[in-house]
Amino acid sequence: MESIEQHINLLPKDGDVRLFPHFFRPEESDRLLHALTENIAWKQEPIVIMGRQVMQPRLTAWYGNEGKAYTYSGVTMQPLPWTDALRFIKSKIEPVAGVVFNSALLNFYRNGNDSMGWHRDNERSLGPQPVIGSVSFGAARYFQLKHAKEKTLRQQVVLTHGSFLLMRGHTQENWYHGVPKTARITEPRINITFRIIV
Ligand SMILES: O=C(O)CCC(=O)C(=O)O
Ligand SMILES: [Mn+2]
Repeated sequence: MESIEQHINLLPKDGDVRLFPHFFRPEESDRLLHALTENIAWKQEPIVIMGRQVMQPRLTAWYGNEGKAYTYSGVTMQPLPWTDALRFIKSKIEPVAGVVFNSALLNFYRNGNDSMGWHRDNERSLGPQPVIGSVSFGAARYFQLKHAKEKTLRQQVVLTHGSFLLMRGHTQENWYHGVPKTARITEPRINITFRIIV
């Protein structure tokens, strides 16, 4: 099994982010990309930005254990039950992450014009020092990190088909992350962030 210790921390301080670029084999990743594209209840949800309602620049879905409701911008969402593909992915990353996840936010980036703005996953419901397991399939996209206080501290990695990124420790207190728009990418990408709702 791959272990965290074989992978260096991508952050210079105040957090812990490890990347496993080829966590799932290419054929397995193709199969999972297909299953997730077909069997997830993808929706484009509205969000409120500066008092105005706009559509999110990607499709999303929320899956998890029964009873683990999730509140996001004032809206409480009940998770859908795990699919086979999600259960399989979860079972592969949990021994490496050293935790058991109970929910997952899924994002579908239709092409390079879809994105995720700078944010921290620091909601109260995730508890202190949340462990977040992020799995990506499809188009390779940049994943950017910037320190909350020291604006010159930045990091960027490419999340490829079948990669696994683990964020833990003080990362969500001290670092923002996001997925920028990228010109010329026409292929879709799916990202799953497995979480623990406490
Ligand atoms: O798509 C990604 O790689 C990041 C997703 C993310 O940050 C999130 O779902 O909170
Ligand atoms: Mn996030």
